[in-house]
Amino acid sequence: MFAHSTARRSRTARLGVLAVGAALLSFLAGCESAQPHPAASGKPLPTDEQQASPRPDPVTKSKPLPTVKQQVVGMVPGAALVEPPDLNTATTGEVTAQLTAAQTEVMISGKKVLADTYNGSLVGPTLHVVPGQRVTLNLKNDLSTKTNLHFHGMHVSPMGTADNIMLTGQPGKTLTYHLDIPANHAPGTYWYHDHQMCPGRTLNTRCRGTESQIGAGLSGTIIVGDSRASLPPAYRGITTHTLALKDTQISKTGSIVYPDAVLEPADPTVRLVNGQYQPTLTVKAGETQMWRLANEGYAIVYDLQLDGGSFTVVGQDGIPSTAPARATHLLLPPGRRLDVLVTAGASGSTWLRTLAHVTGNLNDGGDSYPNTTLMKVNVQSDGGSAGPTATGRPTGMTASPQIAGPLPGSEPDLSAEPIAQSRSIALSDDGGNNFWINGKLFDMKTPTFPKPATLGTVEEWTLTNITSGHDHPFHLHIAPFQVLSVNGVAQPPADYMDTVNVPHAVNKKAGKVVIRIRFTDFTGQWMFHCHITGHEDNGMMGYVNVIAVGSPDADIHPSHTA
Ligand SMILES: [Cu+2]
Repeated sequence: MFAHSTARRSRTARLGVLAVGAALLSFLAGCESAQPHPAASGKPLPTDEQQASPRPDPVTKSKPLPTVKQQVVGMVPGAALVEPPDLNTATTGEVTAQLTAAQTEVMISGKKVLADTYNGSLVGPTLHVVPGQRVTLNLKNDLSTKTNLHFHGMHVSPMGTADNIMLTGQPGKTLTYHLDIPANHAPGTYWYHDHQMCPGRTLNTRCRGTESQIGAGLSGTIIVGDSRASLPPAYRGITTHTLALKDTQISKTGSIVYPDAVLEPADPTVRLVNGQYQPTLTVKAGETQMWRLANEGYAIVYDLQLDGGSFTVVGQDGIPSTAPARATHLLLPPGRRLDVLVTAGASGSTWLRTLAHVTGNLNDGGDSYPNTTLMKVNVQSDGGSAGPTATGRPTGMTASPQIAGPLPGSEPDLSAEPIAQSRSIALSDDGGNNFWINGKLFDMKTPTFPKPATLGTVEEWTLTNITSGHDHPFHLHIAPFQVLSVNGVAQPPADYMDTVNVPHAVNKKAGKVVIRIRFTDFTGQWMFHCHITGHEDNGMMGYVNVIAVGSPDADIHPSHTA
């Protein structure tokens, strides 16, 4: 369900071992000033009866989705895994690439589906970039709606024609981006997606901006450098696979484009890997591979398990691990990427799956996702063939390697750094279509904090989830942050990410995450928001202005339209 309210059981296990851890209705005319949420102003929360009754989305109500079984009719599982297409940008020096966003019929494992795509592919083509490189990206908008791009996790400027989500590409136009990738940019897995916002959204309406575009297919992978270079020599030549996790909700008319297809995370969903339904990956017995896992969906959480095996996390949200950890399952909220090592044992076959996951009290607006197989893994010995053992026990994968840290390129521990400023970010919602940060709906003309952040300083931010029965994955643009604690539990040293799950409130006690951020290199508007895109579209977004030492705040200049 989109709507959420309070209390639910806690279920968050990041990395398994390190506990805790969603266009046409949209662009509505008219503006309403942000209205503070009572909880954030210190007043008592309204009762359910007192709350403004959320206006249900008439489209959602009138178009129930087919079941998963019905949605997959026409798909043929089991085909060999195919890597996403590639933009072929992995060269040094300047490179120019083209992305064309358009409504396209795609084939999902043999079934024709209407989607919004980049270059005609449900999983956008992979952009390989090299630290130190200047990348020019022409985004041609052949959609009937506005679109733009965000380079999620990338440490590049939020201004000008770089990672400036204030840019807007009008239908029929081309928007040109220039990304100057810093020479010391962390190597790893990132992603790009539409970041079209909902200007002028009014209270109690439901906007679908980024939600409807990512939901229809507009996302793809970015790989910076080669994270294998951070590994011990024995692992630097291992086979890699990009596994882009995308979920589709296919309408009766064979469409994943809103409003043909509705977007409700708990509705029947077909989970895809690289745009394929239950593909098969064949690996050699004894082989260790690096998998670049990326949740490129609009809202849904993955809790990955590799039956019979484990994952060694060597990079998180693009940052090489300080302490690589072996995990039996991996929680990937929307936006999260993990570079992991996996190891095949004796010949056999097994599954990569997402475990059942509950995001909140089901009587209180929470979502429940079923246990679902994603990709079959066949392990073959030389001359041998894969197959189940006589015991029927899953074979194939075995324990992944132990890797000593810190890996080169990991980030420093900020826990002892002097703090220039502390800030609080309270995430709240009304159980309907309204989502607030510090009691305010997103307003692109007003920063969340009057006081800017200064380059070169470290700040401590306390993120709280004060009213919701739903976890909110909090994402900061431009730089990763270090997570110090989750619900009071200290996290491993130098635990960096750019998207952190802020646990739901329990018995009116807020979920709480403390992070530290070092502001480096780039002035401008550093955006932050919940990465459940329906929450982001409907108010749970803000920004802080980042300035150079001694600069006036007037340094910051916003939008531009192609
Ligand atoms: Cu949220």
